[in-house]
Amino acid sequence: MHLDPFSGSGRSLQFISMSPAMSQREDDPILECRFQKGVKHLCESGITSLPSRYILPVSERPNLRGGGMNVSDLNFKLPIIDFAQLQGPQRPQVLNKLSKACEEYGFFQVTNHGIPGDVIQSMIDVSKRFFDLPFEERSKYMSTDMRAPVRYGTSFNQKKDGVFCWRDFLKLVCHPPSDVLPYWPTSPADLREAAVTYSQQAKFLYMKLVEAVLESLGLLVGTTMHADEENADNAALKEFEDGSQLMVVNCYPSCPQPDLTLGMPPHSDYGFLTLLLQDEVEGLQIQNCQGKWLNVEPLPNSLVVNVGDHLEIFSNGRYKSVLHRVLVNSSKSRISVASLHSFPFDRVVRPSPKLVNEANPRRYKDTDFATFLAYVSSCEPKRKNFLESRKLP
Ligand SMILES: O=C(O)CCC(=O)C(=O)O
Repeated sequence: MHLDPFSGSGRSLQFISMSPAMSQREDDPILECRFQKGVKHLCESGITSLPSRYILPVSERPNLRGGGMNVSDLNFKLPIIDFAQLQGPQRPQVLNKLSKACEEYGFFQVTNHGIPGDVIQSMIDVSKRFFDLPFEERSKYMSTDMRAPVRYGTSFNQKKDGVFCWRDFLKLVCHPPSDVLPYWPTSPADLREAAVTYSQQAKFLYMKLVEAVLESLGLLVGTTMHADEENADNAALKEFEDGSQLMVVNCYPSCPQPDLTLGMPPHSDYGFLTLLLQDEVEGLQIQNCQGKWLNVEPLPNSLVVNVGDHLEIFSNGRYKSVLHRVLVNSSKSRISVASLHSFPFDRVVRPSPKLVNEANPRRYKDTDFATFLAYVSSCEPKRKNFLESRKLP
């Protein structure tokens, strides 16, 4: 069975806050037990103010009313990559745009991605219905075992977080399907079918995006190549095809005091690329190079794609794995489905040798999943993220 490199503790958190709320956990086991059951459960109990366990220190709050470095920029639009154009005669121009987006923002939106609307709708619908199930049903999948093919939980890392964030999640390991599918939830009855169909479509799109990314980095030769180059390219792509895939279904219920907490704290993603499907409710923010938080407006029928730590390392720092976080709101609940893809678990990740030279020396150490786990388990509050720890001086 594969390990879950993307578990709550498995993303590179910018920092993990400890707060006075910790004492509440130690002092009040009944309250703590309620918090461990998740925010959906808490909402259903009818709370009207935010328990202190969820209240962030002032400097880490989202500052929804604006001011300072935290203000969101309402005019910001993520670069759009038209996937249909990427497959046609305009490919070179679209590859340029893709390259710029990965260098400047680490994020882009994909339109005309080819995943049928009913597949997307079923995935969102079944996700909502999963979180609407009675807690007893959802809790069957609660686990702190990072090897589990299915994990239901709350916050980011509910065993470690000092302040909890306002989200519940369902994590589904997707690869290899024959090993993991028998463990996926049986309720709602159509969950497996909807999730497996969506995950396969997401994987197909991911592979096409990987080809585009490699080509934009000058690592794939394109269509008119010699047989030996073609073989090398096929071998490179095969490794991605055999790579890991994890789907994280996030549920952010409406929150009585959204200005005091976050749905997800600032983090970067551990893998190569993440494909994010979201409903019509906004909440995602990305941090620009000046430290400013920018709102990502959901664009109908599109997917948000972001560069993960592995791609930043692989590209020797050319493409950026950027911090992002999620805001919650007082009137609407929100669902998102992140499909995280990377290399096979046992693969060492390093800058591509073709991207390292005298003018552009190697900028990252080799890394692997074991190093990542060791980092995560020794993570101190306010330590920098995992990616920072892999940078060469
Ligand atoms: O819900 C979102 O918009 C983002 C989710 C996310 O950042 C993640 O799953 O890593």
